Amino acid sequence: MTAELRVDGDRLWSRLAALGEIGAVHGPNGERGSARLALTDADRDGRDLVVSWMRDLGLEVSIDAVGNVVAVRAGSDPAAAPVMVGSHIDTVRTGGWFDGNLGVLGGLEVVETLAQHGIVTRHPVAVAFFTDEEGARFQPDMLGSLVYVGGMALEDALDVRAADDGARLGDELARIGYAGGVPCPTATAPHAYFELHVEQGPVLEDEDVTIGVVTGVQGISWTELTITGQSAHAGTTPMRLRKDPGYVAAAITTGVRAIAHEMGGTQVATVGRCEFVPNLVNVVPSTVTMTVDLRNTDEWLLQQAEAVFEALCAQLAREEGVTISRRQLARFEPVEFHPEQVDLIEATAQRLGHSTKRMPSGAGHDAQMLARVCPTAMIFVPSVNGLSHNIAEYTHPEHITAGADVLLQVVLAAAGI
Ligand code: HGY
Ligand code: MN
Ligand code: MN
Repeated sequence: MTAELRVDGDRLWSRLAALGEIGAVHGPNGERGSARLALTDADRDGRDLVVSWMRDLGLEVSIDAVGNVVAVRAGSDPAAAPVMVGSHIDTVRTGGWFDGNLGVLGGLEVVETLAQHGIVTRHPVAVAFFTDEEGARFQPDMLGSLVYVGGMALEDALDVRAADDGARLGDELARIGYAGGVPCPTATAPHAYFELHVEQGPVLEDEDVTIGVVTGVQGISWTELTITGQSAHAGTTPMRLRKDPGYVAAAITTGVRAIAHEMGGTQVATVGRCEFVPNLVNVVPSTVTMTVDLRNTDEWLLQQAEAVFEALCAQLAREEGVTISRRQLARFEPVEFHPEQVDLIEATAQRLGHSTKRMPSGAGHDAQMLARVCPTAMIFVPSVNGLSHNIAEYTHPEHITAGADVLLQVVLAAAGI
């Protein structure tokens, strides 16, 4: 009977819509996104809503010292470690309804479906959301799950300063009421971890495939550069006498794009943040602060890209007479998911009649941290036009339902009856 069990896609969609309205951002063409940067009031409101749903489902909710929330449905074997599903509910400033939220609310849908049919699994089932997965306000990304698995000391995490307003992470956590009492890192590793997530890229839609069977996550390298030159009058200062950090920032931006182009393969490079001081039309800037995001599925190639990027910075600094200081905001090696869990997801999706494709994840996810402590894998569903980190992010309801059905059946297989 359990093999035929399916989720209630409408119920899941209505939760996604309700959460999506918290920190709502509406676009000119009817786009409906969300802005819930980590530990802001909007994040608090989103957390409160999801925790209320967890409690309505009778789950045992716990909050740890970095604000990770884990809600557990008891299994028939109390000594068994839980099968965990989850993701994040914080967003970037131009977030969508699905990035992260689908993994958490899909997990709640799995639990509600089990409860509705009176099914008690052997292993408990835990639904989790992790603090600050996006890393947009507090770096690095996947911060909460990194602390959860012991990859970052709690004290260091609590002292991280926000990129926007310099607020201390620990203070913001307390301010929104999510400085929990459960110690970090977690005392017990999950039996297994599965994360349902939108692909956030164009591959599944382009190949008309419903389920992405995620084999791993590519390596991530985030660097913040502070380029210091000589502020001067835009009209009176001859070009040969300038020490212009604005020019160097532009040269780095085109330079890292050239690195990705020359390397090809999965190499990507992004300058997402670039702030000029004093940022005025008639002033050669004094400083520019910018970020460079480099990623590759291969660690050795990622190191090559970093080396070329570093050499470019040194050359530009020498030629223009500026200084460049660097701060590593995030650095994670590529992660391979556990073959057994990857196989289970593929076989389950195919048993349910869905087309599948094995693929790496271009985006970072909490799953890459959970993979350090337990067998882990991910399920992707298509993103319309491959868009994410964009309020136009969208996934068709039938794909949302298909992904949640696969998650349900995978949890049943992993947790046992
Ligand atoms: O940047 C990432 O890949 C993730 O969305 N934090
Ligand atoms: Mn995400
Ligand atoms: Mn994201």
